[in-house]
Amino acid sequence: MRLVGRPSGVDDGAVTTRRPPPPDVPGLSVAAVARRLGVAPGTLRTWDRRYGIGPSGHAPGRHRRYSPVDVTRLELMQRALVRGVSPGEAARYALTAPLPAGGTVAPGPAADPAPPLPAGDGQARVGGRVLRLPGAGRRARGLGRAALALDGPAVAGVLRESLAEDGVETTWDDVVRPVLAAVGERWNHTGTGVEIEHLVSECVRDLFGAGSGRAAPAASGAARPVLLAAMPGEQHTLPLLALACALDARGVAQRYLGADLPADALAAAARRTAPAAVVLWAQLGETADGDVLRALPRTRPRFRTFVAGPGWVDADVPRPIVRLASLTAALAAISDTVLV
Ligand code: B12
Repeated sequence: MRLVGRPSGVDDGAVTTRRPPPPDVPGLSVAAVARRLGVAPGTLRTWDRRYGIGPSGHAPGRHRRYSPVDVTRLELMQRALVRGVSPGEAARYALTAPLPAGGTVAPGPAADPAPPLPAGDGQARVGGRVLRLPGAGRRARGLGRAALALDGPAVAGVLRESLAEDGVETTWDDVVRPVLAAVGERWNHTGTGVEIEHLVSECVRDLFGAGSGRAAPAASGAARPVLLAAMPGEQHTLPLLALACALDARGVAQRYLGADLPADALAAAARRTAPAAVVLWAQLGETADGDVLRALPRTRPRFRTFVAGPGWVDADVPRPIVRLASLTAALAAISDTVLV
């Protein structure tokens, strides 16, 4: 059998891709492998043609069948892509990585490749799909790729790794925000990708959501909390969750009350918890309702009110309520308030 489309010089004995699959292993079809990896079948053909990573025993005129080792190498390629490596380098890595006996690699971060990383071109690509991420770092590009491939575990993995290594602020500002903005932009231009938006949103919610209620013991006791709520009608909550998680990390007591909080529920929560501050998120102009602010109860001791989110930009915000412009600014203003 003649092997086609393979680069030479990597058959060092550990690289089993070069060998045809045993005759009794029929292998997986292009469609089955594409489904497994979450990419289009055309992407697999392109990877094979351009980078020589494909079915090792493919003979001209025969259907492509991927052996378990071929699939493992493609999974390695996919993991490298998710970590922000360019397709060419990811393929080189996947083709030359030594595989353990049996030819498969256990899933999980320990098995993740760490090849030298390229600068990138400001775009995350998977198959024909693209997310524009100008100036974004390696992790944001990796997150973008994982999101485009609808690879939930990889999305969650990049996010967890970033949070553990770089903390909430960097994860939000440098990794999550650029990808959310790119997903929104893509939707604006193509009307597609709502599934990507939902997948990323859910993973971000899981990541930061675990934060609400995870406050350090010192923060969860008698301290007056900071109430965080999205305005009535407002479903966008992720920036508020990032804030909740960052406050937890600083030991500042917070109560995250979630999306679309009715005005009377907000007033009830303010009376019952005697908060030090209230932060109200409006992503959309139509949910930035100044009347809700004016209807807030007067408690003793009094609390400070902050508004946050792009919805408030043109809204009528009564003084002395302050608009918070970023996560960092919010943390500074809230810390000043609760530490007074
Ligand atoms: C994720 C998402 C959703 C998710 C939200 C999930 C969740 N649990 O939060 C879901 C699917 C629910 C959703 C629904 C909708 N969405 Co939406 N969504 C988004 C998306 C992709 C990210 C939102 C986000 O978290 N942004 C946060 C950061 C990334 O962006 P930012 O807020 O602009 O950041 C600025 C400031 O807020 C500040 N900042 C950033 N982070 C932080 C943090 C803190 C603490 C502070 C204080 C400030 C701050 O800095 C930035 C510069 O000014 C945006 C796209 C985008 N560009 O934001 C669309 C977007 C906000 N959605 C949009 C729309 C239209 C909708 C829907 C109406 C769609 C529909 N037809 O149903 C509904 C509205 C539902 C509702 N009533 O609220 C539009 C809004 C357009 C507009 N301005 O009116 C956007 C901009 C998409 C677009 N390109 O058009 N959405």
